[in-house]
This record gives sequence, structure tokens and C-alpha cells, in this order.
Amino acid sequence: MALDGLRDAHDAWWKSAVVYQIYPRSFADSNGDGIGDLAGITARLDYLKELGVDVLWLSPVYPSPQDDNGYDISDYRDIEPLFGTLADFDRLLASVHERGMRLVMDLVVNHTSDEHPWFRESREGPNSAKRDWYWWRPARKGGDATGEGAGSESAGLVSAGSESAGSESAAPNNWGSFFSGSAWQHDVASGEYYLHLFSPKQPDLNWENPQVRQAVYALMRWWLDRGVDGFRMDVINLISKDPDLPDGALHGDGLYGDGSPYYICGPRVHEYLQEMHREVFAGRPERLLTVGEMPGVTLEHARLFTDPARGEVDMVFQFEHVGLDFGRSKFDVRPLRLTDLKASLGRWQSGLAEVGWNSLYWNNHDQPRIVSRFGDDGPEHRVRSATMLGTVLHLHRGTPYVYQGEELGMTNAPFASIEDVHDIEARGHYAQAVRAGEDPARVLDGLRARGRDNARTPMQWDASEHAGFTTGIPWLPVNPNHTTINAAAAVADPESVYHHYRRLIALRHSEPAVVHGDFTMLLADDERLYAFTRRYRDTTLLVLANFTGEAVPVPADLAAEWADVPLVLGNAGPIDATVLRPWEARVHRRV
Ligand code: ISL
Ligand code: CA
Repeated sequence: MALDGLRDAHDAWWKSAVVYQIYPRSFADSNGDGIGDLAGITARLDYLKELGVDVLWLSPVYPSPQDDNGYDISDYRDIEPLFGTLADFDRLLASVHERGMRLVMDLVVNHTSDEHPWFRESREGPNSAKRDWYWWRPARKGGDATGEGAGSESAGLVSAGSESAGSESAAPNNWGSFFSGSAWQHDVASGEYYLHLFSPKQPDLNWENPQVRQAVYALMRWWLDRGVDGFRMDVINLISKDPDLPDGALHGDGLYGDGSPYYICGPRVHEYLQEMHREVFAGRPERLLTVGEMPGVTLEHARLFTDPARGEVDMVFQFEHVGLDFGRSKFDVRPLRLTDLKASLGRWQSGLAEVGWNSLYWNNHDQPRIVSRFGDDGPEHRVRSATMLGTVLHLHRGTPYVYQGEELGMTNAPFASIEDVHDIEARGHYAQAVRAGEDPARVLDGLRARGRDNARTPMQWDASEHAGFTTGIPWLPVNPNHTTINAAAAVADPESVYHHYRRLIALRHSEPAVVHGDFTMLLADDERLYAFTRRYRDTTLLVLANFTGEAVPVPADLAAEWADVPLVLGNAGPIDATVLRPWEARVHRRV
């Protein structure tokens, strides 16, 4: 394994790869039921091949009650009927491989669905053989289990404290869930509570139990044996909890405590991932990709997780750069300071320079659209700001991830009212905030800026009625701007965001300095320009980008040094060495 590690550290194929994330529900519907499916993806593979991406990551396609759009899995070894069958999956996988691409599955094993047979058995009672597969605890001493959660009874379960939570709650501890409310659900039959860091329909698995771990490793091997090329591991840094489950410091709202110190990168997380690596990945001849999604991960932990010699994961998704514009919460919008972004990404660049590897992303199915967030999605600047953002990201050192529609410069969606909002996180937040007395119109503004549905409106294939996504009624309405922002128009226009992304991906494939070059941040204190160099052997690349809607002069020394150095990529036509146009980005190459 140590030898494996050494070889991987230098030549790992995924260092020069670009990953494309597909959210199957919203990508392409083949049968007119309004929900994207596997056959729809298979039919669109040539588009992805043309874009040039190397790997496809599918958000979950397993059977699921869809409480959290498939991140609540009820069977790890089958395909959700809405999306197709295992035969459809095998066809998709074969078609991906035929085109020389790879396919990575989403692995959601911090929790299951409450409808998974493991949890059904666990819930049978304290003597169930699988009781210990989840986190069951008795009511807190002195708490009053009967007085709370009024009105939220469902299937014999009472929510621990949506009305009268906080310190009086009988829940075993005071943790809040990511989706509002308590992280505990009361089970009337046994009088006990189970832990759910996400929705009550997503009970957390107890990784302390070795049978749980072996069951997870077995299902992973099952998919690898079927031919998949790796996993994106959902909230994998939350799997180890402090078994004492101590109360957390109270949140600003005074209702719930912050349990994250007791479950983010918990005491045994590295041990578990090393065990997983030994049990699942070690010794497989295939070339696989593993990426751990890790909210709250620090650079120090990330270095451990991605050190090839330790055998944990190839890379992690960290969240620092997508939290810089949060106020009191993610829904409290604060403008981004460019110097904060540079400080953060720059720190991750240097922190993982010698050991480990970065993933690079602006978007995924949980994030608002980047052109609406850090760029300008109005008609004048949308294309140029989207291509600038893509250029800056893809020229960092690490493996870039493109989220479906990002390559078209797709924008946030104009939700008219809470009725238009589908996502469980957004609806929970809205209910809690309005109950707490916040102005509903302002809460909705926060959702418009930050809600996860922004990323989930259907892929915009063409200008037709439902954007070519479906012939039926889409499960979430298409963005009305699909009449101008769509794949057909973008493919036909050489100046489109799509063709710029295609050129960025091609540049990574042809230019070793993009993959391996070292990274030096320039102009760290500048609030308008993002600038850095990448150097590999005799090649130096300079990346220069304007993060504003105004022309910005290039500092004289940089302008003088690079004036005659050819451009390998730009987004604004012929350049003026002394000034960057609004949202302009350039990549110079000196040998
Ligand atoms: O988007 C978020 C809420 O602010 C994040 O906290 C998100 O919930 C977190 O990054 C974990 O995300 C992953 O696990 C969730 C699922 O809802 C997300 O879609 C998934 O990406 C639970 O499985
Ligand atoms: Ca369908």
C-alpha cells in the first residue's frame, strides 16, 4: 500500500481529469414523467464527451422515498424506479466507458432512509439485533417527552421539539439538525429517540458498530464489481461521533446547540476511512477516484485525509470558500470580499502543495449558481463573468468539478413564492424563521439567493417549452431564461460559456503546468483583481482576472512584464496589456 501511495502521488490520473456532476432528477427526462432518468443521461453522453470531461459523478440514483431527493437511500443495491432499472444503469455505464469516460457513484452512508430495512429492523425495539446500527438514546432525565413536538406526529414518531425545544427538551441532547429543528426524533413505541443530523427520514448510522462498517464496505465492493469507477462520499467526515453525544453551545436563536465539535471529523474518522480503503480499494487494479464531501473540514484534517501514504481518500470537498459570503447563516447574505476569497483559496493551494490534493468547485446541487453569486447574471455581463469565474477556478491546482449547467452559465431561478420552493432545507428554514417572527418576504429573499433549488431547476437543453428537458411537466419549473440560455444556442456560438469551458478542459489536458505547476498568489490585497502564476519546469502561466463590472488598470509592473507574452486563453477578444475590461480573464504562457 505504501508503494501504491508513492506511485499515486505523482501520476494519479485524476490530477489531469475534469469531473462533471449530474443531478439525475434534473438532467434529462426520457419518458415524459417530468423527472430526469438514466436513459435520459445515456442519450446525452455525446454532449458531455464533446465538452471534454473525463468523469461523470451521479448524485444518488438508488431507491429512495426522495425526502431529500435521493440522499435518503432505502436500498443500496438497486436503482430508484423513477430513474430506471439496473439494466438501464449497466447500459449507461457501458456507454460511458465506450466513450473513454468514467462514472463515479454518490455514496450516502452517514445515514440511511428511515425506510431502509436496516432501520425498520432497528426501530422494532431495544432488543432488535440492529438496534445498535443507529444512534438510539433514552429521553434526557427530567425532560418531558410528552409535551413537545405537538402537531408533528407522523407514523408514530414525534419530532423532538419543533415547538418547545431548547433546554427543556427531553431529547437526549440539544443538537439542532442541518434541516432546522432538533436532531432527535422521538419513537413513541419504545420511548427512545434516534439521531438524525439531517431530516427525520435520514437516521444516522452508528459507525462504532463493526457490522455497520462491514455492511457499507460490502455494498461498495458490489458497485465496484459492477464496474463503477469510484465514489463521491456524502458528508463522510460526519461518520464518527463522540459517543457521549455532549450538548453543544447554544446557537444564536437559543433553541438548539451546535453539536458539530462532536461529529465533524470525529475521533475515529481517519481510522474508519483507512479501514474502508483497506477493505474496499486496496489491491484493486482499476483506476478509481474517491472524493469525500466534508463540511467544516479544516486544512489540517484535509492534509491527513488526502495524504496518499495514509490510504484514506484522493481528495475532499471543503466548504471554506463557499461560506465567505454568509452572515449569521447561509441565508443571511453578505457580499463577498475578493481578498477573503484569495486568502482562503490561496491557503488551500499552499496547504496541499506538498502533500495531498485539492478539489476545485464553485457549484454543486447544494450551492446557488456561481454566475449569480460571484459574477453578474444580467444580460450584459453574464457570459464574460461566467467565463472569468471558470478560468480562475480551472487554473488553480487541483481537480475541477463542473456542475450541470455551469458550463452554460445557468443562473439562479426567480422563485415567486414559498409555494415554488421544493427543497427540504429551504422549506424547513422558512417555517422556522417565520415562526420566530422574521419577515416572510426577507426570508424568501434569502432563499432566492441561497436556496438549493437554484441548482436544481432542469438542465436547459434548448429554447422549447420545457427547455428540452421533458415532454411532460417538469418536477421543478425550468428557468424562464432558457429561451436564451441553453445548450443548443451555446454549442452553436463559439463565444459561449460552453466553448470557453471546453477550451479550459482542453488546456488542462494539453498543458502540464495546469495540472502540476506550483501556485503563487499575486496582488493578495487587491479587491478587484485575482492574479496568480503557475510554474512547471520551463513554463510559467499567468492568470489575470477582473472580478468587477468596471475596467481595471493592470498594475504597471505586471503589464510591463507580460505585455509581449502570448495568451493561451482569454474571454474578451484582443487584449490591452494595460487594462482589464469588465470581468475579463486572461491566461498568458511563457516558456
Ligand atoms: O447545503 C447544505 C445546507 O446548508 C449543506 O450543509 C449540506 O447539507 C451539506 O453540505 C451536506 O450535503 C450533503 O448531504 C446532505 C444532502 O442534503 C446534500 O444534498 C448533500 O450534498 C444529506 O445527505
Ligand atoms: Ca423520467
